[in-house]
Amino acid sequence: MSFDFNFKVVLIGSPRVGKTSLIIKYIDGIYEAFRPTTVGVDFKYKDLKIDNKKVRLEIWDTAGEEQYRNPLTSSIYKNTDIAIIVFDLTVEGTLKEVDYYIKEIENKCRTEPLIVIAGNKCDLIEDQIENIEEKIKEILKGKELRFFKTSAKDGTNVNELFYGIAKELKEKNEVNKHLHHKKINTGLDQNENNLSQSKVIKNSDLIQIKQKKQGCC
Ligand SMILES: Nc1nc2c(ncn2[C@@H]2O[C@H](COP(=O)(O)OP(=O)(O)O)[C@@H](O)[C@H]2O)c(=O)[nH]1
Ligand SMILES: [Mg+2]
Repeated sequence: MSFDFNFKVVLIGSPRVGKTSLIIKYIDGIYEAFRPTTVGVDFKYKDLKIDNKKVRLEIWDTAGEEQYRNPLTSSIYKNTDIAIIVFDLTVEGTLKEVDYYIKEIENKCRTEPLIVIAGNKCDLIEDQIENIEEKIKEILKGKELRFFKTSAKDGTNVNELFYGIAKELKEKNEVNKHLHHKKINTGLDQNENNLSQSKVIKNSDLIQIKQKKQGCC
């Protein structure tokens, strides 16, 4: 089966924030309260139809930070289109780690992926980090990042997180492809022609969508 678009999505973040749970909720529609900790790196496919186009998401799950920080596992960053950094809305330490992961992506990804921050476990309203809204705004300040509050438990924003971002990236790629065709037809930039579909988009093209209304702080 061939696809119009093939996007690699990588979930990173501190251990126990709910990376695996978000993926399972999105792909299988279920939530398990007692999940065994992920070991190593795993990936799953989700095939979508977006506006009559076939889109395959290759969703990579990673284990805890200790293993992730191992240079051997940093190859997971290769050809990443979408990097989802997950933190736990109830554990301040995991929010503090977000900056570290943003820098990791900037340093290790050559493809300038679209970066999305997911504050997970929003169902635990009572236990949320103090002044969470301000702290999140501080992290997002001046950066081209999307932010969602999610819950793998009750499903809040799980679809928006994966499907919404895939749709956005697909549309950006199409616009970009169209521009390429125009350039080629007019004889401009012939040597850009061999860029792969899924790598055409750059963060710099993703203008000012710092926060989405849905699920945003
Ligand atoms: N209340 C609540 N618990 C969650 C949520 N997502 C994950 N968990 C729980 O948090 C723990 C760690 O989840 P897991 O997906 O293994 O985290 P990972 O290490 O980041 O992959 C598990 O006990 C999950 O059931 C959520 O949205 N809400
Ligand atoms: Mg896991």
